[in-house]
Amino acid sequence: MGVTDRQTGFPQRWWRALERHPPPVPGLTGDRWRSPLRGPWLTAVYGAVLLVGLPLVIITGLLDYAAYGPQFDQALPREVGWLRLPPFDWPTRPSWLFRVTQGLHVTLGIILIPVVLAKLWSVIPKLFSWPPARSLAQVLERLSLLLLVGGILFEIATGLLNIQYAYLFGFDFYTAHYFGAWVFIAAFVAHVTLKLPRMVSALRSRPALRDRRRPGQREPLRAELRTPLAATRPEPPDPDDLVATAPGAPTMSRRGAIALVGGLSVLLGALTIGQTLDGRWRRTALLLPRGREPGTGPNGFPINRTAAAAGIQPDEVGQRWRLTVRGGDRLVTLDRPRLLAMGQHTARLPIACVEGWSTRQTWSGVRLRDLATLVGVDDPASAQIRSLERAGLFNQAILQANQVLDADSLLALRVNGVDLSADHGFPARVIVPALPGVHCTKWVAEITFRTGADG
Ligand SMILES: Nc1nc2c(c(=O)[nH]1)N[C@H]1C(S)=C(S)[C@@H](COP(=O)(O)O)O[C@H]1N2
Ligand SMILES: [Mo]
Repeated sequence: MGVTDRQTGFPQRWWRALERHPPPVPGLTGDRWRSPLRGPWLTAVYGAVLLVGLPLVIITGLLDYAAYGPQFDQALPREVGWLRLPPFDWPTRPSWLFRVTQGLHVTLGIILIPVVLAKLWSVIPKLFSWPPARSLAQVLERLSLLLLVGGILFEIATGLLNIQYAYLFGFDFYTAHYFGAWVFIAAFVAHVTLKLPRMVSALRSRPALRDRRRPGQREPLRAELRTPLAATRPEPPDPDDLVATAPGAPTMSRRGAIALVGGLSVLLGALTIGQTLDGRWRRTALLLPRGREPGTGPNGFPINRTAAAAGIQPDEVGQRWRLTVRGGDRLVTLDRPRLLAMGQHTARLPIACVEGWSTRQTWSGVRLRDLATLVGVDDPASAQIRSLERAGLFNQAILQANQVLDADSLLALRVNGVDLSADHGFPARVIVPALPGVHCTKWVAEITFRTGADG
């Protein structure tokens, strides 16, 4: 009987055999990775940026899910089992709330892509090390890494495809992105718990580089940022095997590597941020597939789905159009002239789409709460809005009580002083402060106000 590995129960000669016979895959032998920049310090710098940035992307992502109204089963995916978030009413104030949470989620998510890739690059020797594990703890660690790396790449890929309106995948975006997020979150929490001490000590490392002007004081980051290419040396060998065993000559300083990644992030941010701004800035959003040239005039702002794409027939929205309003056992039918004869209210409110773009316009129309009063519902628990649109995921929406009662919540008839265009929802559309764009239903045909008693 040979000696047995305590944790895995593998006889040691099996390990040695594994070690001696790596599969013929490039990268499995330690000396394949030669960059002298790789090491715990650089990994920790990228890691620290992600440690601050990724939680923001995660939190804003989960908030966006909450904003969709999971309590009405209208957040997607609908069935999330015990991953259901604690339900709460999404506020209507500040009116730019969803614009900011969704804008941050998408923009920051994009900006962090170069940092994620740089972090992966910095630990690549570990991902390929052979044998894959030496103990049970290592097997678990590598499994969690698989979920971490797979999770973030999956979230980036599905998110990017969604904002490009490229539904290439054969599965539902919302389902994939939501469950993928939880896989990533679990792996991220485990990874941070395991690696935080290592990150902190690595950031404080590089003791060879002391601040020359203040002797005795260690300022690794500043010292490193002052180190040019010519003085760039590999980090000392580390227990994690990140530092190359046979480092090549540097072609870039560490500050250069940081600047390169930072520069790419700034560039991506600059090409994205315009989609959340109005006016000519929108043209700078080169990564935005739609809405960069939204036309001119009062209706010249992005269109998510055109009337033609939604299958709206011109005669349905002409003279023949009627709005049906229900509440309790009352039912009122209104044509557009009757609606225009009611008290009109004007509000400057944003539309913010889940794909990340947003815009702020001046809407006017009838207050939703006035329509509720019209059918005798003074304290609605919710309102169900239905569109003329027959198919499509977003042909109806349910609004919470606070969303119906807000003084700026409108069934909008006009925008920027003119009638809504066909593509923006003529004859009437919903517009509510801080409501996700998807629920600002266009071409409204029917509104049902429910009280608590209706269940
Ligand atoms: N009936 C209907 N309403 C709809 C949609 C739709 O597909 N059908 N799309 C929603 C989405 S996703 C957004 S972001 C907003 C965009 O409004 P806009 O096209 O007027 O800018 O409309 C919403 N209202
Ligand atoms: Mo949207």
